[in-house]
Amino acid sequence: MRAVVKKLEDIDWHHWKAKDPATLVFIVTDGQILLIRKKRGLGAGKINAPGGRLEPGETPEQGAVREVQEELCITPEGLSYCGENLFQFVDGYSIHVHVYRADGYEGEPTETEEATPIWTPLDAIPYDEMWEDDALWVPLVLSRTGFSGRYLFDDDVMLDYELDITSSAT
Ligand code: 8DG
Repeated sequence: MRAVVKKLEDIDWHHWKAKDPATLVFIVTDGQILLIRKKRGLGAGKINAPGGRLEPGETPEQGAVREVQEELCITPEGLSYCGENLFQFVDGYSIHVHVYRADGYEGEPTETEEATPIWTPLDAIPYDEMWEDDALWVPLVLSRTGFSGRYLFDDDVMLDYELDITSSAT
């Protein structure tokens, strides 16, 4: 039987390795941020940034660009690294998310089978329709403050978290 995990401290973080590596890309331009309504996969129905799981052999940066191309038919430009989020779910699933910001893009944001594009003013980000943790760290993406977060989730309910400020942002 799986041990009951209720707090971050119940997890052996020294030996922790996510089942999946993944990315998120926040395109910020002209006082607006390009988000998506996610149509399928983990977090379907929520508003999020484009992104997704890495494919075998891909670097996080390559995966970040590919996912934006696949989900919105555009190529992000001026990509910079913001930080990382480690998510452990009580059902055993885990995902390590590398977070990027882009200052521009090439192409026209287009709805796909995976996502609907949503432009949002920076002062009106719809946190109530996003993952519960996003209100903690998306402001750090916008202020170019590096971060490293760990989160424990039961389905989409956040049970515990720890968020550190780092100097890792580029
Ligand atoms: P698919 O092709 O298999 O449908 O999916 P994928 O594109 O490979 O992967 P995905 O289901 O989109 O991957 C999950 C995405 O959700 C990934 O970009 C990381 C992101 N994500 C979490 N948890 C959280 C969270 O708490 N907040 C935010 N903003 N994003 C999260 O997994």
